[in-house]
Amino acid sequence: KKRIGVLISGSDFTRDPMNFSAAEIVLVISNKADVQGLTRAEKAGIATKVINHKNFGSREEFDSALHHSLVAAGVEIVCLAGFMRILSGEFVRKWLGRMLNVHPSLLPAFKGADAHWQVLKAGVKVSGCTVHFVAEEVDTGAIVVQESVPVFHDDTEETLSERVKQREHKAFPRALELLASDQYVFFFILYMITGCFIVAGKIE
Ligand code: 3YE
Repeated sequence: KKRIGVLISGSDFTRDPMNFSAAEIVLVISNKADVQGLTRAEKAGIATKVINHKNFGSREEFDSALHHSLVAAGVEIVCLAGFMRILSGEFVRKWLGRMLNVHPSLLPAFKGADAHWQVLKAGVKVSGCTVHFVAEEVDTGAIVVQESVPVFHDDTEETLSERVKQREHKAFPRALELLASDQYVFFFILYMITGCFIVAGKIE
């Protein structure tokens, strides 16, 4: 089994994403103390750690502390689940092809921190979530899995986010399963060479 490290900033960690066959979560790191995600991880018997970015002088020093904790725990794949920090180029390069993020929109539409607000403002009728490899430029990495949800006329950011979150909890394990079972290595290498995911559709 591949050893997974999860980075969080809040409550986006549930038991659901843990039903993998090819992977096991060995460490959950939060950059904020006392968040619900940490409590959930502890209840599930997973090691947790708080690394507060405010205790570091620079982004690089914070990222370096993250990296050392992940390596010390023998982590092979990193998942960002509601983690709200932009990662430095150096950190991204160290985990390139081995780090996934879940974003609450159908990328490449509605990048950024307030995706649901942008979706409602644009009036689109379909939204969803995207699990993608983490590249240096935020929300631009190669897409691994997407799931869609309807947007209703009376949706608020809260109701939409709740609907999308349920899909995230399905999409993330699917993406992880692909990556952890090494089915994705070939496609990722092809992506690095060609710059596009021309064959991604064939894999499912
Ligand atoms: N870093 C890189 N590439 C990516 N982090 C995430 C995805 C991703 C990544 O694809 N290089 C909002 C972050 C956006 C923001 O501006 N954060 C601030 C701090 C705000 C806070 O602490 O509340 C910052 O300076 O980092 C994960 C998702 C990032 C979401």
